[in-house]
Amino acid sequence: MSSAQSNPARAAEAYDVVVVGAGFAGLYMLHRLRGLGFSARVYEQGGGVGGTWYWNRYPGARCDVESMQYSYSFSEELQQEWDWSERYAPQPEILKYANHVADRFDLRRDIQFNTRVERAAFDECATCWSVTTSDGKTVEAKFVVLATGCLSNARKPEIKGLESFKGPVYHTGNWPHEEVDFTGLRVGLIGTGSSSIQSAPIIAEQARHLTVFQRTANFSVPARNAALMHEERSAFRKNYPEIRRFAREVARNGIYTEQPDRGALDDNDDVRRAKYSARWGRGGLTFMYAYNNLGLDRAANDTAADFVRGKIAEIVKDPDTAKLLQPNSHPIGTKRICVDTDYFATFNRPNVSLVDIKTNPIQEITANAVRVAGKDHEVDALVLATGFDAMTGSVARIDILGRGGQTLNQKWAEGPKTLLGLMSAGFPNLFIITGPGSPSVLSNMIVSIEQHVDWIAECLTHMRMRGLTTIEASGEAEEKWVAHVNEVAEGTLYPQANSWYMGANIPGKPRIFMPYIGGVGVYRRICDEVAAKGYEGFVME
Ligand code: N01
Repeated sequence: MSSAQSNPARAAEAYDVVVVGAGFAGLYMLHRLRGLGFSARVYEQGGGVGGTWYWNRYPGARCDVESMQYSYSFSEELQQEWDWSERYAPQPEILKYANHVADRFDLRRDIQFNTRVERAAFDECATCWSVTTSDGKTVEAKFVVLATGCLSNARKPEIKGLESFKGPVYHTGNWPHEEVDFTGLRVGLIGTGSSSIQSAPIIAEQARHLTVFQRTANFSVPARNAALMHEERSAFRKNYPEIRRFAREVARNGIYTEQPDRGALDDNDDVRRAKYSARWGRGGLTFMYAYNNLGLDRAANDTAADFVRGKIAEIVKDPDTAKLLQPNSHPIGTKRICVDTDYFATFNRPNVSLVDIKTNPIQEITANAVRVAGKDHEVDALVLATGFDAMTGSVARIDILGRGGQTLNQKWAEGPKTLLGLMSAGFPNLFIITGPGSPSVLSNMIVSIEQHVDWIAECLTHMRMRGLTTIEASGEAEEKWVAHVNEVAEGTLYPQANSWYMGANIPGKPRIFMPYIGGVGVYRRICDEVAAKGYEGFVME
């Protein structure tokens, strides 16, 4: 029995670890904790497992990382047995996979669904966390792990009159579980990020008319999605040891692909065009891996951006619409590049129109229309594809009190501060999975999730073996890490974009590049070295 459970004098329920969230991070964390003999309780606000893939059920939702790579590697049997049907898995299949994992490893009995963690307060005398949930209960935990996700706090825009709209209003990040049928309806779609770019072609097929309201034109490359053939799956499975090793240790973004060895300006126009064309033809996120300096050098980046702008002009027949769809406000890739199926071609349909809300922002939403520049665009339903309060939003919704009663929101008021993205000074025994300051959203999330979960699991085992009860990031080490994260970001083009990576999509949010851009391989080595040096930079007692 665990020591937390064996202390009857304290709260009625006590665990070694409380995990917040039953997405891919929470599920694997629970599995590891169980295997190590720690008692654990997972709280999940949704009615099922899957996190992102539980909530984002909008038409066309699928992962932009290839399914054979966007999957757990911790179980050889699982990765050999699970059959992905397409190159990019659709949301229902990823959700099915999450459910399969929960059943296969018998995880559900330690997960409480439909329950939010509202508050977590650190008791300095008892060195434990008091965790209060939405069902009014309080439990104790020696450790808390926030597996709350990075894009899990769907954000409704503040647009005048939105509440007065009479038709249904959907948010892509919080889509209904029952089927939504747009047949015969005029649909207004606000936003042109990944969620919009995936859903627009499908909605356009169904709706009487689709009006897309665009504030910032976005770069998107074709997915070239296709059914996965048995031979392709077999080849992957055979090579999994090398593919997984490469994704963890070599690839910057946790995705196995050939790494470029030269910069875009090292080739002449013809060679460059041939390389971009080949990547465009192959499809997918690795378009940005045509050269090794697209994220670093503006002139190099411009060559890729020009190529994509040229493709948009080729695809979209109406020159005015094509011009509007050509992004020119940010270097390509500095906002998460989108991966689409027929997005730009959708604007050739007679039932689709594009409205520029950059030059003339939405004035107001009325009972049946979106008003722009004095013109009412009549719609029967609205889809908000307006994104998330990314990386910190879901953590901020929990009232987290650390040493001296300081809240995490107070501490992070000027921007998130962490050591390695894993812990924040003043908040002992509180871990974050894929938090700000780690590669997180810049990577194949499952690769980063597994690395963090394994690191935390090994850390807890280290502490148990030595009879240690607390671990906390030192303020000094944290300051150094934050400075390093900023310095690496400043050396790239990323801070030039008003992206959610920068918190720029949330009015009033501090403008700080939140993820660590040094690459997953480099980051893993740093984390491993820290652990090998007795958790250097962390204070353990
Ligand atoms: O959200 P976004 P998303 N008035 O923030 C606009 C992942 N993801 O849900 O750019 C008008 O990217 C906003 O305009 P602007 C992926 O990492 C992955 O699409 O701020 N417009 C923007 O166009 C992705 O990056 C997958 O000027 C407003 C859009 O809404 C991340 O999730 C699929 C507005 C928001 O775009 C987020 O993607 C889907 C306002 N008040 C998502 N507020 C795949 O795996 C915001 N906008 C493929």
